[in-house]
Amino acid sequence: MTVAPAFEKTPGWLDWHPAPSKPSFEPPAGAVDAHCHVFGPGAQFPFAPERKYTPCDASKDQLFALRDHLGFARNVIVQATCHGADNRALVDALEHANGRARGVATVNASATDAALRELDRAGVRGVRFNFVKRLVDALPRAPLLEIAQRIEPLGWHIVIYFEAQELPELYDFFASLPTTVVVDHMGRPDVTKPVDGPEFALFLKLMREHENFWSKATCPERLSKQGPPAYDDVVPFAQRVVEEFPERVLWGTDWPHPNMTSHMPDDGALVDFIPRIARTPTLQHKLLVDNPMRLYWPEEAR
Ligand code: 0GY
Repeated sequence: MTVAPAFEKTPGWLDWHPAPSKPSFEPPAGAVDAHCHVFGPGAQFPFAPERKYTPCDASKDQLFALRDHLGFARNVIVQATCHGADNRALVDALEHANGRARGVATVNASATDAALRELDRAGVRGVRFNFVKRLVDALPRAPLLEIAQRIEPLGWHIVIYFEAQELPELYDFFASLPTTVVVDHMGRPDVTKPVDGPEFALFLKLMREHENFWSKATCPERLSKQGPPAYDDVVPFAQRVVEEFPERVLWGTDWPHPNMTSHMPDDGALVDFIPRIARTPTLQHKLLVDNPMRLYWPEEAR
C-alpha cells in the first residue's frame, strides 16, 4: 500500500542533493551556516495555506547531518514563506539543536509580547521581511514598522529579502528601519550587469551609508546565469561585498535550496565557493565565525 504524502510538492521542484560532496575547503573551527531552512515535515508541521509553493520535506535532523558533513558548527535557520508566520517547525529545530542553532522568524503585528518572548527563549534573534513578489503578497509598511519597533527592545535584527530592481522603491523604507538589518543574497543583483554599474552601486550605497546594514554573500546558485559548477559570474559581486564590508557579511548554504528548478547545487561545492569570495583566512574567519557569532551568539562572541 502506498501512503499519499501529506502535501504534494510543487511540480518541477528539485529535491535537495542526496549526497553532497565533502568540500576541499575546511571551514574554520566554530563556523556558522547563517542561512538555511527547515521544511516540515509537512505531516507534523503543515505548510501555510497562503504559501506560493509547496516544498519537499527537509527536516532538522537532515540539516544537522549536513552541518556536520560540511564541517560547520552551527546553523542560523531562517523561516521560509511556505510556513508563513507559523514558526513551529523552526522552534522545534532550535529546541533540538543543543544550543547550536539560532533562528529568524516571521511574525505578524498581532503577535503578543508573550509570543515574542517565547520565540526569543527558543533562540530566535530576528524577523524576516520578504518583498520578493513571487513568494509573498505585497506587505503594507505600517505593520512592518510596528513589528520593527516591537522587536528592537529584544535586541533582534531584521532580515530583508528583495530583488535588485525593487531597491529604488524600497530604499527609504529600508533606511528608516531602526535595528541591524541583514540583506539576503546581496540584494539579488542581476549578475549579467556590471559589478560597477548603477544597479549594484545602489546596494553598495545602502551598505556604505548605513552602518546598521549587513549582507549575506550567499546564493551563487540562484544568481548565476553561467551556472554550476563554478558560478564564475557571481564571484566579483560576492568578493566586492566581502572585501568592502568584512565586518558585516555572513555566509550560508541556503539548504534545502527552495524553488531551485534549473539545477540542485551540491552543498560541498558551495562551501568550496567560499575561498573564492573570501580570499584570506582573516576574511574567512570574519565571514564564517566572528560576524555570525556577534549577531547570533553575542554572549559568546569575543
Ligand atoms: C531563500 C530563497 C527563496 C525562498 C524563500 O522564504 C522563502 O520562501 O526565501 C527563493 O525562492 O528565492 O533564501 O530561501
